[in-house]
Amino acid sequence: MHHMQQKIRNIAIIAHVDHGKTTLVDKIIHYSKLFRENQEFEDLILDNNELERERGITIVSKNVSVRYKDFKINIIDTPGHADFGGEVERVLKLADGVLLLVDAFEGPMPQTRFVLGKALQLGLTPIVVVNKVDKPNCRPDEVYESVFDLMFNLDATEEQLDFVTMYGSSKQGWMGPDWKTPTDSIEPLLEAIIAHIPEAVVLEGNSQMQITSLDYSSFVGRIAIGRVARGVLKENTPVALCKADGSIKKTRIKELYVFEGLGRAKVSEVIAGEICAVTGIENFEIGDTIADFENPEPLARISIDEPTMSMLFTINNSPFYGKEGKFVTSRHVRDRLFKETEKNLALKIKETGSEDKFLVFGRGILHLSVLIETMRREGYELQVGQPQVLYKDIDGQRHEPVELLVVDVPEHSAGKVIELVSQRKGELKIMEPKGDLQHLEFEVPSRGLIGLRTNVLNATAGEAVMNHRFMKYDAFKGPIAGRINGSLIAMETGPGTAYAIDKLQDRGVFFVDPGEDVYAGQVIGEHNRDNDLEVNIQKAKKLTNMRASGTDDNVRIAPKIQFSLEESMEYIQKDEYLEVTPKSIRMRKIYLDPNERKRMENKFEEA
Ligand SMILES: Nc1nc2c(ncn2[C@@H]2O[C@H](COP(=O)(O)OP(=O)(O)OP(=O)(O)O)[C@@H](O)[C@H]2O)c(=O)[nH]1
Ligand SMILES: [Mg+2]
Repeated sequence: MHHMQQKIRNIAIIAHVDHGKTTLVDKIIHYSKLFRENQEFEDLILDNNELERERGITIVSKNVSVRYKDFKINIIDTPGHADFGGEVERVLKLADGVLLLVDAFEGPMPQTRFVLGKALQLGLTPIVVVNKVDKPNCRPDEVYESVFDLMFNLDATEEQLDFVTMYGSSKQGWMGPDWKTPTDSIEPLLEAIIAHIPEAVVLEGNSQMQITSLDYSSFVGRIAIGRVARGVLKENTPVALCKADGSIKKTRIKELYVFEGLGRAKVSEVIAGEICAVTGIENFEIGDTIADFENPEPLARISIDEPTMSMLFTINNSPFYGKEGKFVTSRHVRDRLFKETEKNLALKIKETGSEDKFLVFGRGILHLSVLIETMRREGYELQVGQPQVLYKDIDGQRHEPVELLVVDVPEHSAGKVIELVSQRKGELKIMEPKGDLQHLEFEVPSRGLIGLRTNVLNATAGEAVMNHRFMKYDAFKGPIAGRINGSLIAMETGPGTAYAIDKLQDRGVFFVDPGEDVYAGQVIGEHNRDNDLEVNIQKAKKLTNMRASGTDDNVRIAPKIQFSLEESMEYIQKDEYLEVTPKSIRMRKIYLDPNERKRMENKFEEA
């Protein structure tokens, strides 16, 4: 049987965070629409979930497809943040080539190295895009050199080292062979894709498709997404589902879709080489193979990144529980967490001895904070404990995760950064000029990175650019001093007064404003000494002096310090929880009662 199929190119766009992947994909879609329909479209937004848009980062990879001349180009936009590296590794299996974007000033960064390494190992053909050449301080020629060196060091094959390089500006919508001569479109890049990325091969034989991601629809339920590796998939036909444990289940394809522009088009069959979405498959997991009903043959399973960090998740039992959220019981929290593991592969949940406490394992602070933020937006209330890195026992010795930390900083601040990182057992490995900045590379225990960003930004007046990525497990490097300051703890429940807060300004800085409701045991500020201090912020001014109004006190009060969710996660100590509701993020002592707190003190001492 012969199948007609148009010529397909499958490419993934990979890069370090913020180097411009999504902007480029938006421009490609925009261009192909103009090209086909000759009309203007408004800006497309691929980062389409609320959190992605607010933060300006990609969290989940996305499939889109464009037509160019006689070709169909399937494009997979991937997240650049290291916490989502496992996702990138998985979707690379859909592609025959990659566009490796590199910022024309920053050059290769930790995540560039990681994603490029994975792509090269899989034998994919790279095209290098030196992006952001519109930046005034860019250095595209040097960046090209460092990409070449990186490829070489990552053991690229002769063919891979022969990569094509395009220069341009995703933002301005152009690409070309020479950065000094801007073109007027991204067409040169599309031409390069057609010419250099291998055509998707149409393998004949018993059908096989590995499920690499999934989607939900309220109408049809779970949708399996993957690339047909061999043979043909047809709608309304029985197939076999090959599971992780080696078992084979009989199931059925209902409908088939291929990617078309930003959407999907229903088709009756899909031939090898094409990427598609399948409905009707029951009880699948990512990594399963949809195979021929009579002769099922599974594809090799996808390896999944191991978690590097854990956090305790528990129900909200603060005095303010249930005021703002809809879902507050242990049942709610439990079901939601387990549901998340269906599509969030790097996430693991472990039950504990207690029915309202769960250990959640993830790839880093951002990975876990995205889950927490998503839950609070859905109406959940919960509390989380201090993030813990995961130790490993290797040959009877305690090992800990170590990361590559890269800091680019103005020369005059370099010393401060080195000092801060050294205090956290970081070792300086490379120090070299980069434009008018100093480029520093360290190896530092993951533990030492928790809370470091805020310190580095404070010490450098916000000028440092910091990036890190998991590297290896190494022998435990000894204790690292934690936060130097103790907490200011509320003694009473009720709204704080400007009068009381004003009187306490010399004790530390506050996380709450006058009038804000707090409860006894809540962490309401940072003490300027190393011990915790209980304070009463509800005291009212004696009413004898009627002339002084509350506003005078207000004026003298420093504005409260407001932490983001991630900053709070990195700030709390072992004996503290973060209380998260749809409207509030509060820090608190696990034991709210001062006597109980005293009694339980030993429990939290360094193991
Ligand atoms: N000057 C300049 N800025 C650009 C260019 N391309 C993208 N940017 C900007 O860089 C920032 C990040 O762009 P994105 O396209 O979201 O980057 P990304 O690689 O998709 O980021 P992640 O998905 O989070 O890894 C945005 O503010 C863009 O406007 C460019 O060519 N020139
Ligand atoms: Mg993006």
